[in-house]
Amino acid sequence: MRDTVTPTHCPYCALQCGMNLTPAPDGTAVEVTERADFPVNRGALCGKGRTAAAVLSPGVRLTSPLVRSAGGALVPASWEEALERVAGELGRTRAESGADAVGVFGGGGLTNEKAYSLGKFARVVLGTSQIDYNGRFCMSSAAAAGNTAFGLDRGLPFPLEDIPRTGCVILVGSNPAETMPPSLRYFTELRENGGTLIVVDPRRTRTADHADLHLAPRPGTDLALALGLLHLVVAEGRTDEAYVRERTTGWEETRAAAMAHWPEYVERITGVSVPELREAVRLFCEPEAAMVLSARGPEQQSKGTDTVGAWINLCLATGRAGRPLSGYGCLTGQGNGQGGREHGQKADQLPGYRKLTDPAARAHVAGVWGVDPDSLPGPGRSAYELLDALGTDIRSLLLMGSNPVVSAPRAAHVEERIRSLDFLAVCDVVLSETAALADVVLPVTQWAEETGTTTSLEGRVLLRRRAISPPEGVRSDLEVLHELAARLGGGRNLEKGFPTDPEEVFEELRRASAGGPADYSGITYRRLAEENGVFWPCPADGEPGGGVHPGTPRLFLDRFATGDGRARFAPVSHRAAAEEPDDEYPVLLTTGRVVAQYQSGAQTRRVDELNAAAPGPFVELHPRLAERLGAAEGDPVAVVSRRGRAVAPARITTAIRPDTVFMPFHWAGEGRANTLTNPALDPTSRMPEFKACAVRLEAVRR
Ligand SMILES: Nc1nc2c(c(=O)[nH]1)N[C@H]1C(S)=C(S)[C@@H](COP(=O)(O)OP(=O)(O)OC[C@H]3O[C@@H](n4cnc5c(=O)[nH]c(N)nc54)[C@H](O)[C@@H]3O)O[C@H]1N2
Ligand SMILES: Nc1nc2c(c(=O)[nH]1)N[C@H]1C(S)=C(S)[C@@H](COP(=O)(O)OP(=O)(O)OC[C@H]3O[C@@H](n4cnc5c(=O)[nH]c(N)nc54)[C@H](O)[C@@H]3O)O[C@H]1N2
Ligand code: SF4
Ligand SMILES: [Mo]
Repeated sequence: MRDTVTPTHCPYCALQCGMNLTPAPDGTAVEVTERADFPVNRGALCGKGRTAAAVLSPGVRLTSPLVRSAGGALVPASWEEALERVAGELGRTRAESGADAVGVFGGGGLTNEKAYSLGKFARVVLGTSQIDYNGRFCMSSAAAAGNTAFGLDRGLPFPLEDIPRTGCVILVGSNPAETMPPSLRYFTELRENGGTLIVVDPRRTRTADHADLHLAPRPGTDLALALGLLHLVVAEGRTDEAYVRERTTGWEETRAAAMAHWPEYVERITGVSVPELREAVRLFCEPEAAMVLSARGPEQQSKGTDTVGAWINLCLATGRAGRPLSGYGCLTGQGNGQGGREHGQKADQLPGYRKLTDPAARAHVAGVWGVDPDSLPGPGRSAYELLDALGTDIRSLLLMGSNPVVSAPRAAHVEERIRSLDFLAVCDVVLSETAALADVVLPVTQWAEETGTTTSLEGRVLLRRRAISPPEGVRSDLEVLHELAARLGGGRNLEKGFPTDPEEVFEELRRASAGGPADYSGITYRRLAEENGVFWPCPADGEPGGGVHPGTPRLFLDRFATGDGRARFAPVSHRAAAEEPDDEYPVLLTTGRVVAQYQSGAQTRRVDELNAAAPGPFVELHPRLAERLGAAEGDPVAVVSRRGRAVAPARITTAIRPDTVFMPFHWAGEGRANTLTNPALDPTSRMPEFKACAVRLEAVRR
């Protein structure tokens, strides 16, 4: 059966590389093979994608529901017993403490169909407002800033293929050489074509090695940096006055704020020299077109929304948004990081990127769901606030697609909150650190075993296809929601609203999203199978004349999605990180990723080849800090913050600022970076400050 090749997409990051799945010779498994026809990666895969099939193996994954026994151990149970237990406990909490005592936590790795069904399940079956998801920890600051500035949040407003043809790209706090390796070619082609690349990162990363200019600010100071660049744009007469007049509002106030950020002042805050600032402005402003792309560096800050706003200001003042080959974009992270933020698993949101507080949106979606609009709850808590309320206001939790014991800020506190719940149910493919704390674990099918859609970082909706049958004993997330709806409906047959066939769910999602900002109504599984994805918005009614809508690869070329069609400047000023170094905690900690591990590591730490490449946590530090500490390469180093203490081997390098240490967050246990991180939240996006907190270092005697 080697000829039955299934074209599909990677289960991991938002690049959603195309890959083929080929049944292995003995027919029990699949191999990942090259798929050259998908234009985004043209066959190239990183090590995670290449080895993704390893997690399908029954040796590493869950194949039976687990239920906590009277003795306290997780023991195998039947699906019937496990589902009865989950429905019984969630129902009991709801009856005893009210619907808002039941929480739901989702993930940006879930397909559109799952994310949509989970949001609907929370509002219609449980009746709770308390739902949010891990995307809050990911791109929420960029989403908030993009919505305000442009009236719409789609990570990239243009396809990646535009990057090699622009004149200059500033990559702010983004390390695609490690986090999306096949995308690196867009940046190398840019330079081959004569364009320039500027990388802004406190570390000289593998991405920065490709840059024409590397700016290495102190963590948490990107807002000042962007204002300093804008100051120079104005001072050097590089503002695009006609564009500002015709296509924007709010310039005067923003200009005044930028003029207060003198280059010398910005140099003192950021550590980036005035000549470097001038060079960046020259490279950015001289070509016809230019782009700013951000990722988690500037976004995962307690001022992430204002920071992204400041970078958008730079684009607007220079006429570099809503024009061909120009614009601001956010490189979204998770496999369905884009679609996962559009269809209602977010605390304040209804499908189609509609607002839960908008009466017209409530009426439309309630109509599709066949419920009274007044029965829909209002907005709930954001992800960290929800986790922080576990065991107090929220007594029971249903978790699908996240591992917060490893990935949430101030993780020891979050772990303690999770342990204090009356009841925790986790749907996962493996026994993650969070699933290990559950009362019931439901083992679910994986990407190669089920069909569904994801929306990539380009805003391109893609079809992932089922290639093999799941092993005995696992069910899909959609089946779980269907079964729970049946048990929690109290005879109202609510399960009818939760089909188990993904295409049926997608058909409903199309109707629910119709007319909303993220309009999918013109997209069908059939189109997705025939085309290499479709960019939203894609309304059903098509072009005048009744044709099929082609989708929208490029946004904002005629007008922005605001009421008056103009982009809005953000009147922002610099402010310090929530926690700055002091005598007791004199060093800055920042966190991030390495190429061979994915997120909390729940999946990739189960793959031998990836573990060989990235076996464990480390503390990256400058030789000067290491010398002061008396630590040699590989020596254990304790990193201590106001939240706790983590220990990991030293990795000494001149590629990092001497005032900063870096830890990847992929591991649990002693080296867990999130034991240290600060849950200070951005006031608008509610994003925690993963990228800057104060620590001290201690040598560890072993
Ligand atoms: N290998 C791998 N790939 C992944 C993932 C993974 O876990 N592993 N996760 C996926 C997901 S969900 C996401 S969100 C993306 C994330 O993709 P990226 O944003 O590229 O990844 P990070 O390593 O979190 O952060 C990027 C860079 O920000 C820098 N940085 C730290 N603090 C600051 C700061 O204050 N300012 C600036 N300007 N930069 C700073 C870090 O040094 C780091 O190099 O990756 C996706 N791809
Ligand atoms: N210090 C620090 N912390 C961070 C970050 C950082 O840069 N620094 N980055 C943050 C970011 S950007 C993100 S996105 C988060 C991510 O952190 P997490 O939310 O923990 O993400 P994952 O590790 O991908 O967890 C997904 C879980 O769902 C399971 N899973 C995968 N697919 C499915 C499915 O289809 N159904 C179900 N039911 N389960 C599934 C996986 O096995 C895994 O256990 O971490 C955040 N935490
Ligand atoms: S870059 Fe992302 S989508 Fe592509 S193979 Fe790697 S993890 Fe998968
Ligand atoms: Mo993310």
